[in-house]
Amino acid sequence: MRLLLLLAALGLSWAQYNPNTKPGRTTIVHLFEWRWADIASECERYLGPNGFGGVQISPPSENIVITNPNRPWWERYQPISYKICSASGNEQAFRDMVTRCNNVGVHIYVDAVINHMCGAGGGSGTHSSCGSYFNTGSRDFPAVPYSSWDFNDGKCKTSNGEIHDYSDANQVRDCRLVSLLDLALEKDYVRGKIADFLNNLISIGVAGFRLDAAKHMWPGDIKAILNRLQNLNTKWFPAGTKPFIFQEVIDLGGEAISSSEYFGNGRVTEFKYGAKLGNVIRKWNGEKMRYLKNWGEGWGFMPSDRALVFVDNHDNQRGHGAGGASILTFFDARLYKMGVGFMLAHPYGFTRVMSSFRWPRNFVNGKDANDWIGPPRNPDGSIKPVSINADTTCAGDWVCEHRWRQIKNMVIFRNAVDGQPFTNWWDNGNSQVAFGRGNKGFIIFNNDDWNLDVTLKTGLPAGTYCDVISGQKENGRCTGKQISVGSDSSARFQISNTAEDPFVAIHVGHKL
Ligand code: QV4
Ligand code: CA
Repeated sequence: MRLLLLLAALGLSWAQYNPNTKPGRTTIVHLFEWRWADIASECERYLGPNGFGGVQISPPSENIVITNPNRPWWERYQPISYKICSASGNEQAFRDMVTRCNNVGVHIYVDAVINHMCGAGGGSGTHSSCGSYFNTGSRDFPAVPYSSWDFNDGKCKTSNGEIHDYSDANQVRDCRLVSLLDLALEKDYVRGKIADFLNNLISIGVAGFRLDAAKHMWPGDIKAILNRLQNLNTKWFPAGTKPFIFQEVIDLGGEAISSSEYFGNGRVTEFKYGAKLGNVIRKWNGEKMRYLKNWGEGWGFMPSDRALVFVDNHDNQRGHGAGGASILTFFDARLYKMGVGFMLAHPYGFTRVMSSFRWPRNFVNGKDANDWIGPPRNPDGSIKPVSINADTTCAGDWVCEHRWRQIKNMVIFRNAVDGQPFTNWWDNGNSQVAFGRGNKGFIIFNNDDWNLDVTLKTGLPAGTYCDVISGQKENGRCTGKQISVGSDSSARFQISNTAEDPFVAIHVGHKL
């Protein structure tokens, strides 16, 4: 009884840290700017069968349409209403996606833009993705409806209403981020409109939310909104399940606002992860892979069970939000695969894989002048469907990192080693490193400028394993390298420093 009371008291904290993925599914993928119809197909034909736990989708809410530059990807971060109506599809397509993905065990995580509406200079008219009227001058968004009462114009203390100084927590929360009209989240009415929006998505069957720009919202205001949310749809989730919450807070240290302020609401994005990992894999600033031995909290990251981790995201892969030169992306494919491979093998955090579209970079004075370019589009502005080549890659400018064999197979690796401890670390004192996950999996990297040839204890049962980086197990044989583990669990690894993929990963799921 006393224990129950204690649990009930602890339960007062609303937070939902469990990602609500199906048992044995441990990673989500961000299908950036994909259409709902394509995501539905991808769940059925690829994500379900390959063990992905879910999809982070681009914002589904109605947004402003920007034609100069021509429909930048970022127009979707400027809401006009909470109608489910965007270039990715309408509400009917959205419902169909959620149903079909849930039915194959792949859950949907919505990017929720609730800190603000569109930019102050958005004008007035019906240039929105569903044709809803709005007027930024009078702060009028009748399709919600919001009016001038519902914004923070009076509360912000800076001269022009914009955020200038990130060392002042008040202005970061109460002023406008790049002119985006800042909602008065302390108002009961505003909280109610946002809760209605999120509850509609929950009733359709989504599993959780990325809270965009969480740093720009007071943690207490977020909590008040979360307190109004209903439990997940029992058609697909156990009764009493709360939506998974992960909050976008960029905390690289040195600012007024820190990630830990948000732990009471759910998980938080750990931006140090990709920035530091990029430095290590690129071997900048004297970094070596051997320093990864205490990766995680040992590097000053937040607690593992609070962290949402990723190598790159839709912002920092193009120099937005905490973008830095060290961030690894598909443009550096060889290093990127190592980085994602390391992330998916390592137990720290809940992992998200990025899936991008390609654009022509154009660096002018160190900044990409094409950082605004949106997804592949038809002449009328609609997003092009994702079509799949015979070799399983994606056609056109859809990069589909999640379909790269090395990355897809490491998602499966992570599922296979779920819950296993970090074991059998080895390094050569430089950038050749290896580690195991209990008796289920083992991975080894050669990021030095010379060959690797070493015999190591893997922790795995004796037998022949297929390397899932150079190939995989198919029809009872290995299509790539084969690794034999002896009765003492040791195995010999040879990796050339010039190999396209200088790493090897084996796990019990791909044993002959
Ligand atoms: C511009 C000027 C402003 C000026 C304004 C005048 O920069 O100084 O006041 O015009 O009208 C776009 C443009 C931006 C423009 C703004 C308003 O890029 O130049 O302001 O629109 O018209 C994405 C993009 C932004 C984009 C925004 C809205 O990254 O470039 O702004 O969408 O369309 C911080 C935050 C963090 C944030 C990160 C990018 O702490 O929360 O910056 N990350 C999230 C999302 C991100 C999104 C937003 C937040 C906003 O991941 O994709 O920004 O929803 O670190
Ligand atoms: Ca705000």
